[in-house]
Amino acid sequence: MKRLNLLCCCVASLLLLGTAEEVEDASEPTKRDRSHLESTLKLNEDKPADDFSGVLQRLRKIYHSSIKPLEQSYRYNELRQHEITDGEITSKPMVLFLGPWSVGKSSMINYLLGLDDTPYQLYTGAEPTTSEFTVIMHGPKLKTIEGIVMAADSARSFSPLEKFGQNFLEKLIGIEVPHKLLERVTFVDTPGIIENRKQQERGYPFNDVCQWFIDRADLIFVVFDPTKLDVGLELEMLFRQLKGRESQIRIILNKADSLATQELMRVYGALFWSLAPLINVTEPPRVYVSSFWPHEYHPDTHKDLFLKEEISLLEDLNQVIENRMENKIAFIRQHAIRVRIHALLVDRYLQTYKDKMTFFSDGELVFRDIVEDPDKFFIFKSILAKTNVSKFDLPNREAYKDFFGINPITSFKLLSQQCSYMGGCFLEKIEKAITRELPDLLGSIGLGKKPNVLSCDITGCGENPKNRYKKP
Ligand SMILES: Nc1nc2c(ncn2[C@@H]2O[C@H](COP(=O)(O)OP(=O)(O)O)[C@@H](O)[C@H]2O)c(=O)[nH]1
Ligand SMILES: [Mg+2]
Repeated sequence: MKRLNLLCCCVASLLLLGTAEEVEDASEPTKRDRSHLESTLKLNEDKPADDFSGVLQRLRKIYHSSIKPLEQSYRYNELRQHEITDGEITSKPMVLFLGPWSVGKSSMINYLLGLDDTPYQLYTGAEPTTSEFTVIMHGPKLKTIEGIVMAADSARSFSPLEKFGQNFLEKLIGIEVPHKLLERVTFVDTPGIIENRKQQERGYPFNDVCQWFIDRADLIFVVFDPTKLDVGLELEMLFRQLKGRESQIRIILNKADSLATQELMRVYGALFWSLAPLINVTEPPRVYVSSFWPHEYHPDTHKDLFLKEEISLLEDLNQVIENRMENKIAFIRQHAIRVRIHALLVDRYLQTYKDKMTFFSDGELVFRDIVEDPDKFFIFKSILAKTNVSKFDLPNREAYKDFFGINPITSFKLLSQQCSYMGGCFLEKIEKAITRELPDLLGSIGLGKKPNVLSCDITGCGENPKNRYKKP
C-alpha cells in the first residue's frame, strides 16, 4: 500500500510538470553551467577544514586501549575479517558508486569533480568499461597508484584489502587528484554488475570486496539508468549485502533527461517495482532522478526538476562531510559492540565446555557436541538474556562452526581471567568505551550530548544508532 501511495505521488508530481515532447538527440551537446556545483559544495571557500586531530587521537586511543585487546584476545578478525587499522580511523568519508554496468557511474564522478576533458578523467563508454575498483583521493599532484602499493601502505585505509589476493590487487587502482572536494571525501568507482557473468570469472571474490567497501562507505550511490532496471542474481546479491546500511543508500535514476516525461514516469515506477522486494525497510530510500554528466540537459525536459534533484544530492554529500566525525565514532562504537558480543559468546562456549568436561571425557567430542547444537546448551539465549545485547547483532551460529574449526576452544581464556591489577578487565573496558567514552567523545565535538542515541541504558547496547544522517 505504501509503495502504491508513493508511486501515485511521483506519478502525480511528474504529471504536474507537464508533458514533454519526445527528446531529440542534440548533435553538438553544449557544456552545462557548473556554478551550482561550486556553490553547493562550497568549493571556492577558503575556510580551513575543521580540525579534528585531537578527537581522532582520542578515538585512536580508546580503540587501542579498550577495544583492540578484546578483539585480539578472542580473534575477532577470524570471525568477521575485520580489524580496524589506524588508517581507517583517520580516513576521510568514503562515497561508493555501485550499480549495473554503463549506467554512468564513472561519468558521474568525472562530472562531480569536473574531470572531463582533463588527463585524469575516468574512462567511460557504452560497453562494460570499468573493470577496476578505482579509488579517487586527494593528492598534491596527479598520480596513479597501483593497488599493490596502496595495500602495502599501512598509513592508508586500504591496506586490509591485501587479504583479497593478488588477482584483486591488480584490479585496484588509486588516483590522486589535487581537487578541493577530495580534501574532504574519497570516491570509489566500481566495476558494474554484469548479470550474465559468473563470480569466478572475475578471478577474485567480487562480493567480499564489495562488502568490504559497503561496510565502510559513508554514502552509497546505487546508480541505475532507464535501460537497466532488470533485477538479476548479482543485483539481488548486492542488495542483500547492503542490508543494515540502508541509511547510507541513495538510489540514482541517472540519464533521466534522455526520456520524455511519460516514459520517465513509467521507468520511475518500474524502478520502485523492481527494487521494493530487495529493500526491506519501512522508510523508502531516497531516490534522485537526474542526469549526472557535463552536457546540457536535453531541450524540452524537466531541467528545473533535474537541477533541483542534483542540488539535493550535493547537499546530501555535504551532510556526510559535516557529520564525518559523528559517523566515525558511531562506526567504531558499532565495531566495539560486535567485538563485545563475540567475546561474550566465546566465553560462554568456553564456560559450557569446562562445565561438561570430566576427567574421563574426550575434549574434542564434548566440544563438537556444543558447536553442533549450541541451542541445546542455551549459548545464544543466555547471552541475550543476561547482557544488553540486541538479537539483531548476534552473529550467525554457523559462523562459529568455522571459527572454532580453526581456533580450538582451549586456546581461549575466560573473560573473568582477562583482568590485570593495573589495567582492569578487558570486558569492563570495552563496556566503558561503549557506554561512556565514545558518547562523551561525541559530545566533545560540539554536536551536543546525545545520551539517548548512544547510551547503553536506553538502547540496550546492541542497537545501532538509527539513520545517522540528518535529513537534507
Ligand atoms: N544520456 C546520458 N548519457 C550518459 C549520462 N551519463 C553517462 N552517460 C553515457 O553512458 C555511458 C556509460 O557511462 P559510464 O560512466 O562509462 O558508465 P559506468 O559503466 O556505470 O561507469 C557513456 O557512453 C556515457 O557517455 C547521462 O546523464 N545522460
Ligand atoms: Mg565505469
